[in-house]
Amino acid sequence: MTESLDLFSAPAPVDKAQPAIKIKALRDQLNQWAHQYYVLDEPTVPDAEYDRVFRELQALEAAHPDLVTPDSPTQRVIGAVMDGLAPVRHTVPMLSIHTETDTEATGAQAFDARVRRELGLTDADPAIEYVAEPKFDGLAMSLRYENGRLVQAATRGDGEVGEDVTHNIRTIRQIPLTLPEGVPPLLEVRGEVYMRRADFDALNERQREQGGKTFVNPRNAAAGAVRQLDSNITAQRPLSFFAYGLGAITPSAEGGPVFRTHYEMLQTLKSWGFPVAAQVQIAVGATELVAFHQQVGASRDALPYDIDGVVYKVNSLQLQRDLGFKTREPRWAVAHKYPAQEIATKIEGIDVQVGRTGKITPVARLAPVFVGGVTVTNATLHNLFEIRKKGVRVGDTVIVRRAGDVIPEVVGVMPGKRTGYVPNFRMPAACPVCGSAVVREKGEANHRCTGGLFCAAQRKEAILHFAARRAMDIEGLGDKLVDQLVDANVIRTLPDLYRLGLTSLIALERMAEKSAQNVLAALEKSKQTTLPRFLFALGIRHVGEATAKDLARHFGVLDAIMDATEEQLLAVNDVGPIVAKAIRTFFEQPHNREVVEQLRACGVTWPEGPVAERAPQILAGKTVVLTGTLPTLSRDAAKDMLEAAGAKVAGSVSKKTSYVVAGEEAGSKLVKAQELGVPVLDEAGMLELLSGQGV
Ligand code: 9MJ
Repeated sequence: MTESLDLFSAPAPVDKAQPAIKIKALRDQLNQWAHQYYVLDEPTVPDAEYDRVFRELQALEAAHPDLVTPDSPTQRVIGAVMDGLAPVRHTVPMLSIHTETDTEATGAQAFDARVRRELGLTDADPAIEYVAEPKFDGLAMSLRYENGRLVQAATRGDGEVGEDVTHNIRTIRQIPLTLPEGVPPLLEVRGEVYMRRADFDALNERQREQGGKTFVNPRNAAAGAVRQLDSNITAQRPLSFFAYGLGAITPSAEGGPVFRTHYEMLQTLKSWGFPVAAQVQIAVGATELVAFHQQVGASRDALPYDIDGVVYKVNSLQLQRDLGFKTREPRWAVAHKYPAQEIATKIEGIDVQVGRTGKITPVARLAPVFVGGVTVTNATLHNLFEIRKKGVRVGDTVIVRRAGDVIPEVVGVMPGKRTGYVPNFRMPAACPVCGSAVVREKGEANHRCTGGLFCAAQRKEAILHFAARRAMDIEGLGDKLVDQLVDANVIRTLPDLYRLGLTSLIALERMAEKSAQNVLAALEKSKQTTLPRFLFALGIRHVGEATAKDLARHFGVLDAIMDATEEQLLAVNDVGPIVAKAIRTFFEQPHNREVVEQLRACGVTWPEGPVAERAPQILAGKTVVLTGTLPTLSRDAAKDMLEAAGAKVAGSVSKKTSYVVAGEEAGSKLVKAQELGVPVLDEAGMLELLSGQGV
């Protein structure tokens, strides 16, 4: 790599004698990065770094026009057509927008001043009306509709020729396949295909769990998804769309619509079913553009998708025509950037953190960098697999991404920066918080602390889970109180909850006597529970409510579950090897058995005995729907009772529903039951049914 590409030293002065060599080096570097980005879907440098080198090349070529060649990255818009996707020539070229790299207010002022100058306006003329839009960070798409039907979707490619990705775009639910009557017979809608951050995070989480390839950022994931040859893969990677422009359009048979303004066009697209971003607004003059830039910038983190700037467009389509184009860029629009969300920095060390569920996460300690609008000193490395896959070692220069309010993450290593031998990172064998063994289950990507409740890092989460409504249902024991109790060391294990007294509660800040009494009453009440609830409350990995019910039904008594072998556990409905092992491991820990014994000693109790004896399965095979508010039973209690008798409790009424149990303010489900002739019971009727005397 050439010297000037070193991020951490000042750019070397351009050697006048060797511009050709320098230009070649810059081009080679840019081409390599572009190949990694576009073809391999594996970016190795932050965009800002690519842009910086691109500008360096531009400046050098401007100084030496004789050295400009058509194959230079500056002369060609990247977006090579991939093998396997058919090329599509755009009837109207797809423009790119000139980007102001200036992130300050002056960007908007400079644009407004230029537009006014080019239109020959003076200070005496009124302010220009613009449309201000977020700049979505996805990939540009042209959607062609003929007679109201989507017939083709094409990527931008080099602006003249893109790729046919119709088969994939059809999987995007936000893109209408048919349009309402009366739309122009030929309509090309342009916009951005992108991936929402939550969808991106979920996708990467899934990939990590399955040991698959993770994506650097939502744009990269979206681009990869759109350019698949197999649309089944695209369909598994949720994409979204925003419309922001038009390509070719013919007026409808009735002659319309002929738009006067960009804003009017966007509103019409919206009325035809295309998503248009809510932030899009009219802004008059430079002042309002600056205000928009600041306002959207301030809410950038809270948006559910990445934006890398805002776009200003002259609103009047006549003025747009007057202004025209400069090569591929319209003179009537400009993109105004925000600070980069990806940046390069150095890893100074790797620590591990213990999460609330015991997951051990390696965290990179970074040389501080300003990214996504804040200074970042730590970034997650997710797990050991990710570290190995990315080849991250202490001292490496890495790309850090911080977008939205998600935790900053290391997304890749910049190659060629390591100077000497650095040992590979190793997971500690003991939890740094509690000293318990750290393990990784077979087939799992994450390491975990086995300390459970003994690990202070996991205590709060375990207590909140125990107290949850669907578990022990301890009303009033929420986030804040648990924080206080654990931080003050009043509660270390679950049984401590039942040893709480009025004095220790009142001693907590902002705890009045009345509230303390309520908490104690709720604790007392929770002691009468059911076996499924108790099992679920223990927080055994992989044991959710349904599994807890299955276990209780199968074994009847807790001691049988605690002593069951993996083989015996496997005989339970829906219990597979992973769940069986998790249950076995949980009850093998002496401290977990101790917790169970102490809870019982504190008075926690439930009806035991083989379920078949306690509640005959008189509703086996029946489906029941609950609706409205019952006079005495909570919905959960009614559900528990029905399920204990073998019924399946469903959420909606169909012909297959056996009974609907309706209370006060029962709504559409009751109506549906009556329409379908499904028997409707009140609470008393349900209890009668359960007692074996009913309907
Ligand atoms: C993006 N990327 O959000 C345009 N864009 O308009 C918006 N891109 C654009 N407009 C004309 N909001 C060409 C590209």
